[in-house]
Amino acid sequence: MAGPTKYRFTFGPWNISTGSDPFGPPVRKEVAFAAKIREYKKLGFDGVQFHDDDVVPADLGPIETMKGVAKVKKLLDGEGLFCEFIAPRLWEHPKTIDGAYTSNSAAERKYAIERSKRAVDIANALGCRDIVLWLAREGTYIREAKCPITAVGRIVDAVNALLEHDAHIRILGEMKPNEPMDQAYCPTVGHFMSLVYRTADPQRVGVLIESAHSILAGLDPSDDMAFALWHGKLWSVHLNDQNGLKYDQDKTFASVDLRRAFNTVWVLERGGYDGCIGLDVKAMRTTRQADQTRHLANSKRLFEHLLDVVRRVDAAKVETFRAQRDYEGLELYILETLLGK
Ligand SMILES: [Mn+2]
Repeated sequence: MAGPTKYRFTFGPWNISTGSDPFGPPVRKEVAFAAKIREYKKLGFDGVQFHDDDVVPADLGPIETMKGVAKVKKLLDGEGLFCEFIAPRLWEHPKTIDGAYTSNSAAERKYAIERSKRAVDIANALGCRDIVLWLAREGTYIREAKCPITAVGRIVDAVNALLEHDAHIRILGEMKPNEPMDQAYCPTVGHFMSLVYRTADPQRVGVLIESAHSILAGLDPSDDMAFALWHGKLWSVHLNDQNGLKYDQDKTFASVDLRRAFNTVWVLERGGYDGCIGLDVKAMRTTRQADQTRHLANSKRLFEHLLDVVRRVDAAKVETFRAQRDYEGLELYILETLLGK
């Protein structure tokens, strides 16, 4: 199995940022939404990933919401872009400070589900069928705060509510072990996968895997992706890089560990992955305004370079090394191929 000869590249408007972090204010000017959208094609990208409130502010009424969505659809069509997915942003609103689907408050759980259904409606209006759920605050700040058993069921109930709201949409879980919470109820791809098969329509539930999230869980992103590919459930990726088990850094793809990135591309290409290549990367705080999209262009370029390397690897040679259990030889062969030797 090989991947498509041409991959489709996507990112989200949040990937062109002001450079603020928890320790310092913005260092670059905010770029207008329409101006961000005009950057995509220039950078060689094909589609846009959105939070629901990237498209229209949260909590607008249904008529205002659809009016706003129509404007964005026109903008995308004008640029020849598609919308890859909508992700309800359930971690910023005052009603989601103690979790969304797993909040102890019934009213807040209801808000989270209603808002997610609205995200489905936005997706439909943009001609997109994928909903990404990053379960950001579905966990605890202290272990005793919530019932962890009840919480798992509430996550499945929320997914079911969305599947029932629309017969065609697909739900993609994006797992992360921690941050903003100390501990997430569904910390890894494997955890979410075990819930997929307990939902009302497992055919329509899969995953988006972010490299940094797997690394933060102490796992190898390419193995996580392989696991989901075996299940036929790797429907999107957020490629980036991450230096150790620290905060979520969203570094340029392949910038920390070239070999790990090589393995990621290898698995996607050899596993016949046909979803989009989403690059969820952040510019450095030191980056000047004029260079604020370079991390995106660079990540795409590094993916493409690694794709060339992957395609240069002689599969027969790899099989021979494996058959002879000559892993010293295989390692040298891979490293020299990576070094262009
Ligand atoms: Mn991240």
